[in-house]
Amino acid sequence: MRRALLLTLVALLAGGLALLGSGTALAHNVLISSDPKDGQSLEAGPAEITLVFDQPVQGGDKFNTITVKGPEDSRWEDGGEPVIRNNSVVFKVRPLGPAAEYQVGYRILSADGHPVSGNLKFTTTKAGPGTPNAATETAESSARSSEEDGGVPIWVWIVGAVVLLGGGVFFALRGGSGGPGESARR
Ligand SMILES: [Cu+2]
Repeated sequence: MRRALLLTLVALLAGGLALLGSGTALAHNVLISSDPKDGQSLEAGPAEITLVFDQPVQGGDKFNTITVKGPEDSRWEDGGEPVIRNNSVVFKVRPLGPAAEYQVGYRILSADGHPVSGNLKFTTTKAGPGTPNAATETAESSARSSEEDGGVPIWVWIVGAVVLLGGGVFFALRGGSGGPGESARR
């Protein structure tokens, strides 16, 4: 009887976890197409990059961002806010420069409120007249400094304090019965 109850509980727990897992997977926006397509070869650089998802994209200041990286980490995104039309989001791109492979990295706000990120790439076959944007030199350093500013979440400090406190109590207790060094040597 007890065993049956335990098995039922385990089954319920497993079912709940499975539901939780599939629920979050279903809720996230999934990229279903893009223009340019991933891996596409173009003669001239695209004026904009369109990403189409299976669900609406949420708007908001800096919620939806993109980076377009060319040779030697040059940056070509326009930097302005994208235009959102239901399930699609359109980012403007500067006129491109050298004929090369360009890496697109995006981060959009899912319909369920979670950020979704991904990347794609395209290649241009003819050089354009454009010049990279100002983020080209500072992008790496600014990304690094923002990580340093808010990089360590508060729970890390709390866990650290608890571990230190626990360690202190442990050694205080051991110290009372002869100390860790002495007992180890005997
Ligand atoms: Cu989600």
